[in-house]
Amino acid sequence: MPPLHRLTPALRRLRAPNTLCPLSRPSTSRSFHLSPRTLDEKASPTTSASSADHAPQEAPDRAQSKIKYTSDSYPDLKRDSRFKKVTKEDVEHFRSVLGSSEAAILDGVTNETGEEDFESFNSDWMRKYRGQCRLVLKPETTEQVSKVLKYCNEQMLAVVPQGGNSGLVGGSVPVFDEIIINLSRMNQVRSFDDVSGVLVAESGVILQQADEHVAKQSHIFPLDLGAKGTCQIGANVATNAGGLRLLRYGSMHGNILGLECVLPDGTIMDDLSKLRKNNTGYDLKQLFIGGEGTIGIITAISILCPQRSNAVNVAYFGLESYEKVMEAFKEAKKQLGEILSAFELMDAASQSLYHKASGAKLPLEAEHPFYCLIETSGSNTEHDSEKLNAFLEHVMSEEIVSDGVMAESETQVQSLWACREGISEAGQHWGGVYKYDLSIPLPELYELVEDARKMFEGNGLMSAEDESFPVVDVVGYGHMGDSNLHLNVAVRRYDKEVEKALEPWVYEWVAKRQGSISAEHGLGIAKKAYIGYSRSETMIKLMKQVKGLFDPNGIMNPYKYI
Ligand code: FAD
Ligand code: 2HG
Ligand code: ZN
Repeated sequence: MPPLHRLTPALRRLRAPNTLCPLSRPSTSRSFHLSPRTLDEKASPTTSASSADHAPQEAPDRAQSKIKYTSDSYPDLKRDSRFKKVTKEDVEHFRSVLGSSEAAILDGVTNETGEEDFESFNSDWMRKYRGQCRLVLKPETTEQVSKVLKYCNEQMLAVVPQGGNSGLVGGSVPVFDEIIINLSRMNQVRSFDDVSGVLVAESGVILQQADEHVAKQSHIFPLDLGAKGTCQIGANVATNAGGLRLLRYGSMHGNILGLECVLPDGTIMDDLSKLRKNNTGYDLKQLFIGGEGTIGIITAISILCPQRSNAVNVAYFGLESYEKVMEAFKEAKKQLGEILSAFELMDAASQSLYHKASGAKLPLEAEHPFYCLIETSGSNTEHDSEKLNAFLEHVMSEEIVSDGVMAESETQVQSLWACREGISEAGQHWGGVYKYDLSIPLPELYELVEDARKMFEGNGLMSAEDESFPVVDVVGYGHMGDSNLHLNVAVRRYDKEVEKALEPWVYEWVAKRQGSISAEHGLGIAKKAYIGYSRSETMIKLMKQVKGLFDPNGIMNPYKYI
């Protein structure tokens, strides 16, 4: 990789107009595919854009270690006896609906199909949750989804909708023997209108492919996240995924114009509107956004895609304190205004962890307590450069940032983004990771990381070197622009003592500050018991009534959410 453009010397040049090298990135995609099966590979796709300056630290051989069944990790959770166990007759019925090909049905009920064939469907990306499903159904049409769900509802067969299985709260895998309804074969783009920017596509379209599709006509999918090569757009809606562009383009609740969903009784709710405005009654689609597959299956979405910016710049800064990060954010909003498209925070520990796990060289030579990544996206290169120059000059001359680099090529853009996007995967390099995804008012956001680190320093559970300690390190990073912190506790193994130290401590800490215990990853099974820290009893009661209304038999994604 060519050396990154150093900000300090460049700044001198930046004082003259047009010396900043803006990037032209009309249809860029930082593309990578992830799957649980790649976890044990040392050079993950996440980090491939970076230049390695040393071999990554040895990862434990996790391929050998079996993931614990969720039913063993949660012994208090009992299989709901109202649910029927799948029979030979049920499988025959599903074959009559979906056909008999292996692409449509993975059958371990009437076939000898081994447990290992179900492993990637039964276990989650973090290798933390593992179900015991013996039947995976992969419908290809909305009508098939409807027939399957209607039958399951009548027969009291519990189901789990599944997309790319990149979810981080255990929502996408069964707890017991629930049938998996995997949406990957519903992967057609139905239409794209380059005047309105409205994309209508089926749920199983991979996020990256959706983005590439609209990029061909100079538009951008309004969501971007590290798992874009794996996750599916229907599931993105079902989790109300936030990601890296929310600061600029807003949430799914605003961008989704319509949904096609199948209710548990097989009813097709066709609300695939392309209208931006429609004030005719309750906006029912909103319930499916972030519903995590508990009230129905989303089969298609209609989403508003903005014009793609042709001038994109990415800068990476080192800063000496969290206060300086907040100042930089304030200045970025003030001076970059409408061209600011991302403001991401990384602490020193997160960058060091990423460096150790991936072997990638970090952009700045010296270590800084904090880093932030800023992206601008605009339509006028000259105008953007002018704004960015003024901003860079200000933050450097006022000593708000200590050092920084700016990407001058697409490779460098990817390399800088990898330092941020690669943290999530690096967190579990040593064996496992406890992940917390929190909304916290900005002034207090980083205090949680400091307090968590202090706690582990005091309770004798953490050591960077000594393998007998469960915790390797505590790191903080996240979407600063959305007040969304990701607290990751990297561990050598999942450990009850560590769990007891963290929960409910983290949730109490957040509740005291009126934050949210789940900013963007959802509740799944991981956060179900803790919803009360962020929602009142009245709200939870209403949610349960909604669930009961749509899914009176409770067959949709049971044991999770509320
Ligand atoms: P799955 O994991 O398969 O399913 C997620 C949930 O949705 C489950 O409850 C499932 O039952 C339900 N579901 C799936 N499909 C449907 C459907 N068609 N209808 C109804 N319910 C359905 N998340 C963020 O919000 N922001 C990030 O920045 C982010 N970055 C990530 C980075 C990495 C490296 C990884 C591994 C994950 C990241 N995630 C992030 C989490 C995850 O990618 C998102 O939650 C994503 O939306 C899940 O998509 P999926 O296709 O993998 O869904
Ligand atoms: C991100 O922003 C994702 O990188 C994942 O939301 C965060 O792994 C995590 O904790
Ligand atoms: Zn995130």
